[in-house]
Amino acid sequence: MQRLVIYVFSKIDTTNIPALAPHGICVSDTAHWLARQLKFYYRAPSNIAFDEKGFLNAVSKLYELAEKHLQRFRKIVVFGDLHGDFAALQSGLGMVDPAKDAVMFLGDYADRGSAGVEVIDTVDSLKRNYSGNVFALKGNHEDYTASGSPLFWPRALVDEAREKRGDWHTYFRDTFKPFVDGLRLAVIVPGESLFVHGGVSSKIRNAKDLECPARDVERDVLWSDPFEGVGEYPNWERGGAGIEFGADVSETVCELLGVKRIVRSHQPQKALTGPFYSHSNRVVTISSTSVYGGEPFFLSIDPSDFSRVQVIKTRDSMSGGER
Ligand SMILES: [Mn+2]
Repeated sequence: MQRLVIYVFSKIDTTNIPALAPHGICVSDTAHWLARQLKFYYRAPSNIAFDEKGFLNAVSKLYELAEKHLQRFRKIVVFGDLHGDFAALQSGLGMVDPAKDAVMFLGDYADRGSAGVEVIDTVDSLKRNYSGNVFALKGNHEDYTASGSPLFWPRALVDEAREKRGDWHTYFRDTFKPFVDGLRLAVIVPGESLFVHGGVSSKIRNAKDLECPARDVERDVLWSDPFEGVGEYPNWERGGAGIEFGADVSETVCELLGVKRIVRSHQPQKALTGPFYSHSNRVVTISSTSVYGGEPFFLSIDPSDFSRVQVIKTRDSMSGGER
């Protein structure tokens, strides 16, 4: 028997959204429906994201880039972990035009490197100035409790923000939490690629699981790593957070979501000089940070042909004078 539940809110904000999630209701869908039915206009609090059409998009954590959206981009640029490497970000952005290119970030903006605050400010202002062209994903280093306690290690951003901005809790409340609330969990280009920070697991059965992710799905996407084998196991190298997923898991999830590959970051140490391929090239690991040594790079993908991918080292912009 089906049950119809009607929720009436005087306002939609982040405090009542969680009430809908257990019922499988995606607030972005609800807000779209309301907007269409009622010509509903709603003034947003600063920490709630609106999509290109101006509709509330606080809960849809999946950004779908369909083919018709891709046409307007000259190229799709994908940055991996930055981890406070502001120099790599700046020199990479020197080769990118966010007015013409899609610019994607796979998360882990701070910690390890010394300039997480600057990296976050830069990505945040790119998102504001070029919304619709800039897609910033959440990494496990954006995995915090609601009150601002990090769920990972090392936690360099806390000290860095104290040093540069005076007080962690004020920085968290006014700057970092609104930034994290606006991050997506995944970008999907149907027929081509799924972009995430860490990985996938067998808990992902369809796109809905990424649009309104349960906490255990979110944790798997943020924290998981591929291994060359079959099955999935708790990721003990990361204290049991997320899973290690085998080739059968990535194959099944790619089939269910209708994509050919998974582009992720999360292990920059495996991609020191270029992309690292797992699961018969189905899983691609990239890195845009020098904090583990190596040469930071980003991907530049031809939106009309995803097999045309350039690997561009950020250092090239320093010597090549492309700025
Ligand atoms: Mn990571």
